[in-house]
Amino acid sequence: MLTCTLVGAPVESGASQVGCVMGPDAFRTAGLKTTIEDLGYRVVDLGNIVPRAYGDAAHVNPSIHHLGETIGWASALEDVAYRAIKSSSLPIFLGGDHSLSIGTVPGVARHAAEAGREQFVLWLDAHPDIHTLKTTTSGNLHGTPVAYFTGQEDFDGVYPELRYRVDPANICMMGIRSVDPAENEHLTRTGIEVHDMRAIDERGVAGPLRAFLERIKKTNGVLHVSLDVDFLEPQIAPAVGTTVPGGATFREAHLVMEMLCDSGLVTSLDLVELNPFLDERGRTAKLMVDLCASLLGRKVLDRPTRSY
Ligand code: EXY
Ligand code: MN
Ligand code: MN
Ligand code: MN
Repeated sequence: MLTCTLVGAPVESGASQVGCVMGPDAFRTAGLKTTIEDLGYRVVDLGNIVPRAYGDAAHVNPSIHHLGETIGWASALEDVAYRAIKSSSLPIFLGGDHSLSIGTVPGVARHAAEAGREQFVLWLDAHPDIHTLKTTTSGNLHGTPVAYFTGQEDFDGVYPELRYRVDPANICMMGIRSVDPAENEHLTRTGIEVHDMRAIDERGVAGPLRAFLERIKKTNGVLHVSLDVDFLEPQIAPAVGTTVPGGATFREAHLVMEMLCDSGLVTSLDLVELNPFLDERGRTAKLMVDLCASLLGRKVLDRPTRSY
């Protein structure tokens, strides 16, 4: 029996709007565990982790918010993510804001490297989250994980030492529709594959996603999916502090998850930026749980899965 491990990471120090601290328990309240068990998985819930001890790091860069605390969470998470993926078929990291990927992605990338496999990342988000400590204008560290785990400059001596980098060529972003000028430069320089909402409007999600999955399959790679609530259209998913109109529809999001399920390539998952304080009767939390079910195999028809 496949095992899913739930890891709660109630970090909100990377965001400006408080409330993500309640995210992990909102996923639990929305029935994440039983939904996954009903699909035939064994589910181990590790509860909510605590951050590594941290000091005040305001002296590093006073315009960065909550640097010490956010790094305390990320360094704890890197170890937890590594151990979780070693012992589990599919660890699911429950945010908490997107700064948690500063820990989860290097943690799973370490496991991939030890297994001699390439780590790939699918970034489902309105934002590329590719600021460095020098280019962020908000000082909110949930806008920096991709720059960090792809080895961009400026993090040395501040973020944990990056021992397991993700090659930018192994990243695909979908849903992008809010990019700061410095992030545009970083995306151009790194050559990361980006399917913004304009591209999705024109060509849909299936073609680009199928090509990405086939690339992963060919290299016998493993795939980490990082799903930010703001990937979705705010009208169906309002409970997030950084909404951007014109996001993925209910069916586009489920199609992504269904294709990921069929591919069999997903080995770890972040569910981030859920802010229950901004939700309406838990409907955003329930939608995220629903999308998880599509990723883990809930089918409308009993049909053979397509392999990529
Ligand atoms: N790019 C903006 C900033 O750096 O503040 C907005 C970042 C939003 C980040 C959310 C997690 O996706
Ligand atoms: Mn704050
Ligand atoms: Mn994000
Ligand atoms: Mn976002």
